[in-house]
Amino acid sequence: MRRHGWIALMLLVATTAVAAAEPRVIAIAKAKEVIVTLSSETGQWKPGANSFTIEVTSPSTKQPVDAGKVTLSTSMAMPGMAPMIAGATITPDGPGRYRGTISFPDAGTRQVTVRWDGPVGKGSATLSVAVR
Ligand SMILES: [Cu+2]
Repeated sequence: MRRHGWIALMLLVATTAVAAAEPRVIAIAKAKEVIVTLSSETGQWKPGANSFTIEVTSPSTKQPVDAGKVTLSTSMAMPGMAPMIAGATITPDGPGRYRGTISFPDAGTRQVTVRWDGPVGKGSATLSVAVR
């Protein structure tokens, strides 16, 4: 617990991630009303600071949809201790498009929950992403 907290603090201080081109898909979640695509420059998340893009599109038209307020949170099960929780900072970046940053203190598979609340409706999707 103490080690994780300390590392997390260091990462927070060191978070100077600068977004560049972001073409590669990390994961896709399909919900009833939307498809949520996470992508980044590398196509994966690593321990430390990460920047990424969320795109929300319509399953039928494949076009961006206005998802309103979007949040992303992650959880990792840790044997013998409380789950490690990390949330992303999300900034709107055009219709159905959002930029995010998130920091992870260690590697491991995260359960990711994306929530939206806007013109497209209110809902959530979960996906699994390996941080490595
Ligand atoms: Cu952990």
